[in-house]
Amino acid sequence: MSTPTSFKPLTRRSAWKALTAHHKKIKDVHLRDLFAEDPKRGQRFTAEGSGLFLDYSKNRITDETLQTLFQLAEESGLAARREAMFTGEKINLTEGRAVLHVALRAPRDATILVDGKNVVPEVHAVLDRMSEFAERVRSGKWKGHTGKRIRNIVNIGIGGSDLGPVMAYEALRHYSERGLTFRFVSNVDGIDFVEATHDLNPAETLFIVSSKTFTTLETMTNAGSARDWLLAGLGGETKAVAKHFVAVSTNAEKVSAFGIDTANMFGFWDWVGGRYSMDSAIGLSTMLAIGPDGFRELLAGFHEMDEHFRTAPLERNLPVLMGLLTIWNTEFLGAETVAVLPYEQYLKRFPAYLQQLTMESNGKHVTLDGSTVDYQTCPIFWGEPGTNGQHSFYQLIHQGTRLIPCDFIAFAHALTPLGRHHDMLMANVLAQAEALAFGKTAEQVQAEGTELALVPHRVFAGNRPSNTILADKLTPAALGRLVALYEHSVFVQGVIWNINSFDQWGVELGKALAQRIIPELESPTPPRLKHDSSTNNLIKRYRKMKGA
Ligand code: G6Q
Repeated sequence: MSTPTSFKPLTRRSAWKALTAHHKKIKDVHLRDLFAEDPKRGQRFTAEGSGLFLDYSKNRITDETLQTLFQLAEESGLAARREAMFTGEKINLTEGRAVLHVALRAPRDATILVDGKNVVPEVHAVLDRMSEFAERVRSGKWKGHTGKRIRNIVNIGIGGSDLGPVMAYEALRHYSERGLTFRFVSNVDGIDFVEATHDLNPAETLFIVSSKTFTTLETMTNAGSARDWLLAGLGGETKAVAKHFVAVSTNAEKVSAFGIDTANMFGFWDWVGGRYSMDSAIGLSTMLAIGPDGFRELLAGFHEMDEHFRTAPLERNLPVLMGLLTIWNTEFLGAETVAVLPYEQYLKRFPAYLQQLTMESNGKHVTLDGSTVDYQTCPIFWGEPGTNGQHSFYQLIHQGTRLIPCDFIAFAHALTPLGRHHDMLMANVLAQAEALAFGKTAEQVQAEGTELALVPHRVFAGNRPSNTILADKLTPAALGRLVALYEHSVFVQGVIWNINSFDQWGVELGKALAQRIIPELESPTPPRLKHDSSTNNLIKRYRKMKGA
């Protein structure tokens, strides 16, 4: 592991000290006062880039806060670190890899070098092969083993090889080929596979086994069950596998050992992290759903946001602003979570997708040089689409004791307008941000004639921060821009915290322990257990309960 460029530890940077002092000064200032002092605040604290409009005026910040946050970005070497990523430097230091999801959406004539080799032609070669394959399946030219056309696509993958594909399929369903059925299997819980396939005809079903490593327990177990299910349905002829299985992987050897012809394998590279891979061949199911042109539109949206992030000045740079505001809310206002609230039903899986992107990237406790941090890192991301959440957990956001910054996401146009629905949806998102910021004082509650004893219960303190992200409508390009916005915001936060946003060692320990426990559960004779007393006892009880 090569040594990172060293910066002063975060809490010793002068901008950090300035922010600490500044926070003391403004910590009791209310958004009501900030808006009253500056009638133009709602226009001033906005930014627009690559088709997205960001209103960040309802954050507890002043001009000084912003300027000091920009200074912090500079003192943290953001510009150099960003350039290092875009130019293929091996910034994933713990794994010795470049981090080049931006190359996946670079135009054909771009040049991005990794170890002296331009990777862009390979990216486009895979995209061209995917397009050709997608056309064959969508047009019915690709036939299953019995000569029937494919009508069902099942993506088998987990984590980064599942969350992006399923989120993108749901998000872009409006544009999808409705004659094809899409299912996504991830969990090693057999129910996931059983339910996904129970009404499918094997003769018309194509499995995409999506796994960067092609060794992941869940995916390989599900892929094995899929092969058994297919062969059982098609009379056991193993050559049927070639017509019903394709693979997306970086591991040709394992793909071939599984029995998938590598001619039907779509590759990617070690410089694509799982959670950054939905626009690589891992997006094959997305391309099958929306077609190659739609997929290229998605990539173009990603690329626009990449360019915006790379070139826009800090004060107009959406990912920079969002990243720095998360730093402010987390470090100085003490927020522990961020709620992501899309007012767009098609984005129902977007919060789940973001949970991996944000928390697997920035859920770290040591800096690049291995020292333990003395500040918080990634907040907990969560959320649900509006308006549903308003009738459940919003109570806590409005009147609970915790500060929960919210990202509201909304679109000016409904994809399928229906009566007055869209204006009602939009009225709700705007009202929520307004209510959170400004609240309702005891005087206002009393003036409504509220019984005195009820007044405290009906007071809304307000001063709760939020961002509102507005876009025209949810197109493939808009989705690309939105995902890239969060990818780069995560990057900005990682740079400030001086952590590696691109490894995920934290998922390893549990995986290794499970491998040790599997034979202990399956052993026909009582195993000699050497765990702690709780784990030993639970293993024994489980074996007894299942009749082992
Ligand atoms: C993502 C992680 C992780 C990974 C899955 C699946 O950044 O690395 O979620 O995507 O563990 O891995 P495979 O694609 O190798 O099966």
